[in-house]
Amino acid sequence: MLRTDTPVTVYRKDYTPPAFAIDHVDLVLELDPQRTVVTSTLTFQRAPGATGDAPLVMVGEALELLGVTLDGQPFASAKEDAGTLTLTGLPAQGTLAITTACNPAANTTLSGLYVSNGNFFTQCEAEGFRRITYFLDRPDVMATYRVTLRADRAASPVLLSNGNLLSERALPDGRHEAVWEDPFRKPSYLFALVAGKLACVEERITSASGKEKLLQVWVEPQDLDKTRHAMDSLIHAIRWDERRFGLELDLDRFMIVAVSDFNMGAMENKGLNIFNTKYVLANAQTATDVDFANIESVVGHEYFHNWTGNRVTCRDWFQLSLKEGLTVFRDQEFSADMMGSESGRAVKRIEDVRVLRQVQFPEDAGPMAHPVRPDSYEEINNFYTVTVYEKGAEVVRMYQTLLGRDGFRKGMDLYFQRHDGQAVACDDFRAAMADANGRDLTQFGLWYSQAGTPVVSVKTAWDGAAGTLALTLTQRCPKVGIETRAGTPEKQPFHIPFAVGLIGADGADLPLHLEGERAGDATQRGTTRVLDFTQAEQTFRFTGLPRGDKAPLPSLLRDFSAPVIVDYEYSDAELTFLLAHDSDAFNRWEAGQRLATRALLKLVGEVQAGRELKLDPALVAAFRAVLTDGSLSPAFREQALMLPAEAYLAERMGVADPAAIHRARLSMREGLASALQREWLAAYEANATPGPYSPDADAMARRALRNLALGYLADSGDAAMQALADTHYQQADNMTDRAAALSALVNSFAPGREHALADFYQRFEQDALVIDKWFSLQGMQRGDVGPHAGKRTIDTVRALMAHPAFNLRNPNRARSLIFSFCSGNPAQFHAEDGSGYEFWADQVLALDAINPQVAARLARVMDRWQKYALPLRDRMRAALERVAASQTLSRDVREIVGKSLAA
Ligand code: B3K
Ligand code: ZN
Repeated sequence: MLRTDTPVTVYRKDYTPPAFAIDHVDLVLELDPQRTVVTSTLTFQRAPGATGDAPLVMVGEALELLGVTLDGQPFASAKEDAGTLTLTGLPAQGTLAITTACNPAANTTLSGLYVSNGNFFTQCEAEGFRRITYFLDRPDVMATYRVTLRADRAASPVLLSNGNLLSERALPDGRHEAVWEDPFRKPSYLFALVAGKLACVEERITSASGKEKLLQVWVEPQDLDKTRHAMDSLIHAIRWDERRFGLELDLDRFMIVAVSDFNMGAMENKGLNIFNTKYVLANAQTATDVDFANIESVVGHEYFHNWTGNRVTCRDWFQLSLKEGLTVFRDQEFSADMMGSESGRAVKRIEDVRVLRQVQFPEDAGPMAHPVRPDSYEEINNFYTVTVYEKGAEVVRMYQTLLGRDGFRKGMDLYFQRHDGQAVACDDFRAAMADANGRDLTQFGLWYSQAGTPVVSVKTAWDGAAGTLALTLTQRCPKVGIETRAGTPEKQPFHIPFAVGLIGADGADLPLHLEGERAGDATQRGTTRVLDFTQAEQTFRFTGLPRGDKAPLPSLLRDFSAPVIVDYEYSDAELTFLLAHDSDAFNRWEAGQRLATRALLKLVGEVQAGRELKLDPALVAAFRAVLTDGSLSPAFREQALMLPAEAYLAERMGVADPAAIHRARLSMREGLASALQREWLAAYEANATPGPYSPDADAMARRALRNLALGYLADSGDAAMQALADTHYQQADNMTDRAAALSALVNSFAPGREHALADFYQRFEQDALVIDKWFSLQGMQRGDVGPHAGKRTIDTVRALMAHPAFNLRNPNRARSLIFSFCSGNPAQFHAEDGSGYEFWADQVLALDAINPQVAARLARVMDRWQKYALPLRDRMRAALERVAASQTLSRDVREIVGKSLAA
């Protein structure tokens, strides 16, 4: 397909309300894979503020226009031009009927109406509805919908859409019809339909206020045995939202449908959530513990959107974080509560922060850096980012940190009281939080408008005679990305909730009293204080501390109270002390990560200097202490013993050197494996989970620690340990253990490697999601350093592209091999010969011709090209230029490579 769209930048400041309101949409779809005919009958009204002659300009994409009528009469003054349909001379109100045709089977973009495994699905967010019919396809146009679906009864026995089923009937010629009605006004991006051969499990529950609800999970019939966990997750999510936020399911029926061709995780269409199979299907044999946890979190996320996104939606796409940041925060809190313990909560927090730092911090420092509420875009689908989602969630979390749980709840209640049924902006959410709590949150608004990760530097001054510790905080946040263009205003200090505690020589928290604080103030109890850090530099004085020479040790940014980088020079001894004693579990983990990062970066230097690599005995001792401390939960130990990722280490270097990072990290893993072999083995033995598989938090944590131990043990290179991995593989009765053992065998180049890979494929040949794991594991495998030294992963990857089970059109499959290699295997991807970059360019171009959204995601892999050492940097630029030179690039990919090269 030749694309001719010229890049157009859309600006937030250009927002204007629509000239027409559409109150009701009646859709009739004659479903046919090659030619679906859609008649959309719209009840419209000229908006009160709009001028009398303003035309109605609707958008459409890949549509064939068949006819337009106004109030039942053919309407002649409708002009179709390059994706718009302009209707002039319309009355103040009336009924328009537009008939169009589209080709779902030919739609490989998976946006709009498409076919997957012979079934019909839709994806309308952000701008897919325009691929179904001409419409005012923008989120501030909200209407009620009535949908009539007609299809061949044998090919599509099940017909679903949003809301309630009104009627079903048979039609002549083997066709049938279903009529659905959604009583809630919604924007077009929340429209959905599903038609095909599907089966469901269902359950009835009674909501908190006593109404009966029907819950259904729809899948292909052979997958019915993998729906239990999704259904349980949905019920847990419904109960949690009732308890925590007093929010109930508003429809009589709520459906989840799984589809195997899907661009992202899932979609919150009103009453008809459509999910990637990856986030629905699970049983012990096919899904890992991580899959189970992800399903719970995504099912929760989409369900929570029913209030935060659907009942209150976004005025325009710049406000995306209004629904996404808030809903991610809600799903994070849900998953944390489901962990069932304080230590479980902390582990969830650690996992979330790890993603933020590993993925969002680099985004915020690179060419695509943008504020949580962006000011401009070329293609909105490129802005479903970790900044909008995960940093957006941190911004929401900061309200809760500043206002307390009760204050946050008051703000949420006011938000729904004011805006239920409306399309609003991030500022409206902030105003609700401020007004409900009588707080001025003006400065807090900068979190929405300024990009970049602030760096907070900390200095302490101890007055031992007075027992006073002065903490001086300074913040800076240089311009990033688009902010560096001429004419952008200087950045202002952020309002940072900075949580601190002070630890005494015995390792216990000290009682805190801040100078200027009223004694007995209820908010000032406890041993953690949230400082309101609002200026470029600010000093906070803690008084009444035990006098003496030795200053208390500060525990900074407890529970990661703000998305910032803390710059404070702890000594190794202080970090070891914090790792052993901090009452804040997050900072305990953080201390261990700082120690490991410091040691790793030192080793990277040794690799670069060609010196022998030696492991610091103090680090080994610190790891031993954590590994053998039975008072720490297995979940926490697993987190603390995991080394910082290669991608994270690359970000910490001025000039990234992936080969040296890999060498250093591997050597540390091997060193820890050998030095602590006895302890790893003991942990392996102690954390078995006998009995039938259960995805409960405790069993998951034990398996995680046990499999981490197994991975280290296999890396020791000891034949007995590799045999242990082999046995672990053979005896596994669940996918968590089987996949962990396979990964250990593959990456340690153990003798059992090839046999296990073949066995795994053969066992699961019929299960697409498991075969994705098989591809993914090989895309991420290390290069061989053993007998076949020099064997490059790229050769395996290129060979696997020709495997009969590989399919570029299926996003899960493309991601499993291509993305795993390009973003999950830095050392091999950044091979000095540039072979990884060549491969990347080939695949971006090939994917772009099929599915621009998936191609643009892959294009982002090169974001940080300027950070790499020569000759990598030059080779990365050359690959980017090759892609940029293509004459047929989508707007999606063009924005990404354009911004990369301009940076
Ligand atoms: N709202 C959807 C994402 C749509 C992405 C469009 N490119 C899923 C979610 O965040 O819940
Ligand atoms: Zn979402």
